[in-house]
Amino acid sequence: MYLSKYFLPILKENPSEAQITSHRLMLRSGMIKQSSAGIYSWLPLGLKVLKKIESIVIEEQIAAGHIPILMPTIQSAELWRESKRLDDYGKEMLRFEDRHGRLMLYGPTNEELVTDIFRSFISSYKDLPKTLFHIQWKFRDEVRPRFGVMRGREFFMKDGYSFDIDKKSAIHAYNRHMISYLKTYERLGLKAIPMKADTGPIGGDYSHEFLVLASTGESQVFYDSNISDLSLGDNHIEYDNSSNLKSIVNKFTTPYARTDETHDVTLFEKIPENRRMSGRGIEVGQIFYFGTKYSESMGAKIDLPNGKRIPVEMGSHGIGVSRLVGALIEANHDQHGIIWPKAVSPFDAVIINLKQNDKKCHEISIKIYDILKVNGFDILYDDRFESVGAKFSSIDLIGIPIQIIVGPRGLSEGILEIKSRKDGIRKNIPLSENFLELINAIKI
Ligand code: 5CA
Repeated sequence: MYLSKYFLPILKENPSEAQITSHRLMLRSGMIKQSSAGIYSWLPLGLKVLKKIESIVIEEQIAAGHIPILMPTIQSAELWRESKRLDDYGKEMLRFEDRHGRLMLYGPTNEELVTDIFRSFISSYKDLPKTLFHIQWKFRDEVRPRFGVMRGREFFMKDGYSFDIDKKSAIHAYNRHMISYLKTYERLGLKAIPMKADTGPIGGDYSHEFLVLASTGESQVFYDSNISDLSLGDNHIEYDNSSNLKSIVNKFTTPYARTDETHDVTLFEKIPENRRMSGRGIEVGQIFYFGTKYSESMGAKIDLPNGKRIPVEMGSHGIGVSRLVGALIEANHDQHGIIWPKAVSPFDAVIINLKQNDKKCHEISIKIYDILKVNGFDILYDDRFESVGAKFSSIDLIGIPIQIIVGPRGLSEGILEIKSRKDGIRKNIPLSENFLELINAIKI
């Protein structure tokens, strides 16, 4: 993409409404525009990051054996009457009438809708286990939408729903979700800690939240420092192996880790003092096991081999996809702007032409652009007629991990410079016909 042809509405001034770094940087780098309180348009750069996160979430869910579907944003209130949650959900639920006077709502979550899908098609133990998931916009009329996409009213969420024959199998589904979530966060370059959680309006009695440590997080967290050393790494996960999954889950859930909602001072003080940590965290996901809460009230039953009919065991499992964009920025920035982890960066690299009206600089930049494109890289070419300072400050702001700097001095010496956005380290790359060294440097 040539920057002169792109749509990247960078703001020079700090927007006054932004209280935290990620919100400020998302507005300044032209990723989003607020349309009304807690509701945003996603501009090209923001949309690219959102879609990259979405793809990683989908890949890891499919790897865990979960099946993608897509449910609508608008739901009929009828199903919520059946589950008896229509009144419980209160003012957070946006309700309206259609032209026939039927009560409709913008879905804050999808337990009812998915239970209705399940009961319409599945009635035998032979079809279990099943986990259906989707990634769809949700609406919750939050009292205080704030911090940009972190606490929006409209937000993009992955929600998965597991259906199992009994509690043991439902806990296996829970464990699959916990591990696939940990894997997802690791791939995104984020450290998220599973913490024992309250269940709120979703219900049930067994739940974990996943928290990314950040000083601007909304939750107060308490944890054993031992948990910070745990990671899944590149190990292949056998999602069907329930005892294996259980032992991994045990490893991650044994060290003390709780938010203030479930914090237990007595238990916390049993940890050696030098390992007792507290701080703030951003909740980027939550998983719930709630048994037959919805299947019972909505009549989602299955036939067992012995002919008995029982309500199906369920759980629901969510990841805040749009919130993750903010969380990633909170975890990856410096005073100049965003520093995208490679996995979610909107472009693989950016070519900065230091002298746009120099014919040779432009020709070489285009050549590099074309070659990198052919090699499968997504490249931004800063071909604006701007000062070197203005180019560097806006390119640093948008956080592309690798900057390829093309300037007349370098070219006369037969070199290009590449700069790592993260540590500022510059490296000279010799100009060559096929740019192999450049290609290899970007691959790393
Ligand atoms: N049905 C369950 C699981 S699918 C559910 O709705 N869980 S939840 O309420 O915990 O939401 C899942 C995730 O969505 C949260 O962990 C959080 O990361 C994200 N989320 C929740 N509310 C908001 C919001 N107002 N703005 C942005 N993200 C949100």
